[in-house]
Amino acid sequence: MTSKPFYVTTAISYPNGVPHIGHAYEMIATDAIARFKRLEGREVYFLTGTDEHGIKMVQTAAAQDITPRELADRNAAEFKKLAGKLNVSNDDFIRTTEERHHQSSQAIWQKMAASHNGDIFQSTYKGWYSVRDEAYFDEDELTEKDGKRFAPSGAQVEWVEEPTYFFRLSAYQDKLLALYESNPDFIAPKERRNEIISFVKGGLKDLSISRTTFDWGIPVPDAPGHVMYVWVDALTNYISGLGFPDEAAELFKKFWPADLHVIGKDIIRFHTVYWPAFLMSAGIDVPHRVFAHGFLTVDGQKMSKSLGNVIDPFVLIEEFGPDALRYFLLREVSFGQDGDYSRDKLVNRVNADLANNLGNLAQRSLSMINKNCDAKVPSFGDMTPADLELIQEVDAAIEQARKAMDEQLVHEASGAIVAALSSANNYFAGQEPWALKKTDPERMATVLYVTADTVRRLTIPMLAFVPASAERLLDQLMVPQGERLLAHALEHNKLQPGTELPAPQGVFARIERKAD
Ligand code: ME8
Repeated sequence: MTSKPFYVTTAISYPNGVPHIGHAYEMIATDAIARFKRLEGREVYFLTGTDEHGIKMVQTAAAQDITPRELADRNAAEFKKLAGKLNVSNDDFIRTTEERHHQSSQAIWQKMAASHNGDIFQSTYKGWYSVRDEAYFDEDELTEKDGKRFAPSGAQVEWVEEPTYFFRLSAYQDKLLALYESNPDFIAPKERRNEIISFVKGGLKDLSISRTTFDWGIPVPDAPGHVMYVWVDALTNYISGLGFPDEAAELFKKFWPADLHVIGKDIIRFHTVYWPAFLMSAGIDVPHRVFAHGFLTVDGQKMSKSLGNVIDPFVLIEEFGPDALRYFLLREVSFGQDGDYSRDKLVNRVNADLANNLGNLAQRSLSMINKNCDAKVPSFGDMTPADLELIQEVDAAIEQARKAMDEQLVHEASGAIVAALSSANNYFAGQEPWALKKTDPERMATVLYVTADTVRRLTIPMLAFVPASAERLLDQLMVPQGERLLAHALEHNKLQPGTELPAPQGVFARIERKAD
């Protein structure tokens, strides 16, 4: 076990609307990673937040007849509330309208401007701009229809000419390629890495990084009328949250460079090309790794307001509770691939794995202990090959989960634990402790002990995925708070015989299907 600090972030969301299930997904997955690292004994810092500047905020606010600040305040509160309701264990929530972030963004700008290449210079930008993507596109990236031009995202682009500051991104092509080469884990999953390498090899153009057509942004230092391009400011949140520009700040010293930025696949270029280039220019270390997750669809369709299929995570939490939603998304979607939400899939997954598998195992073994062992953890006798095989299988499953989580394969990690739970159910059924009650009560006690200790061991890693329910289950087993780390899950036979246990209560209820 190592106590090396671990810094993990989500993307910061645009609060121009309320959060949808895609935002919930990113928070949940990043939280599972953060919690798992804490279970490994690492000191974790976990940052999430909202990205509040940019023309999209101005336009949405105008349409609602409110100021951008009112819009940001209203919706940032919803994102914060979502993190709370999902039981997300973030250490801080950053809003890019905060003073600390303004200072930080202006400081990184000044460092980039002062770099020996003179990485920031003034010129005129002419190009095709997509408001929705907040990005300029080359002519050859566009499609044309009815005399209009569209970005790859489908958003319409318009011709814009403005005097702006540029960042000398072209000077970073070789440095970025050297970074990807020397740090093969920088971009994950692997397919994404190949995409980015070929993009960078194709040549990098200098990047326009200020705007003069609106003022809802962070002022460029000493350049009246210019606000920063929203991505310069947005990416900087990851260091603002640690106290930058004070590089002697305790959090910055301890946690930068970030171990992991978790983001969606649509913003990988910003995180793996622009962000490391900005940092190199400013003389700041680059993060260790960027992991791009896939997109969620709903019943096989892209989520969109016009289709009316945008899923409100608050409604799901209200109906199923946070752990059911968390578990479904973590287990069902291969992390890094696209995934699909449907109500049926959620109900099936949660019933099969949480209610029938873990829930049943816990309930059956704990009820038998309650009735037949004086409601105390039983003592155990000699272990049979079947007992030892199960114990070893649990060792292997925890180890497999740990390895998978090191590569952010959250679905594989949760899958390994659930597979071991199935084996434990088979063990319990095969050993028939209810029959042993009459024939061999000592052996019954051993079987119940092995089962209960297995529940303890496999519930500890589940703390990362279904924290509230897993805590409740460990409470039922009277596992002390200080013994809920992965190191304890790897220890065998840690439940203390003779410990009094409370009357068992179901922790994972079956979700009943709604009658149509
Ligand atoms: O991109 N499924 O904000 P955002 C899964 N402010 N993930 C999804 C998703 C979906 N259907 N839709 C969006 C931004 N996301 C910028 C980030 S970071 C310095 C600035 C993910 O509110 C998306 O990929 O559009 C991103 O990682 C996050 O949600 C916020 O998206």
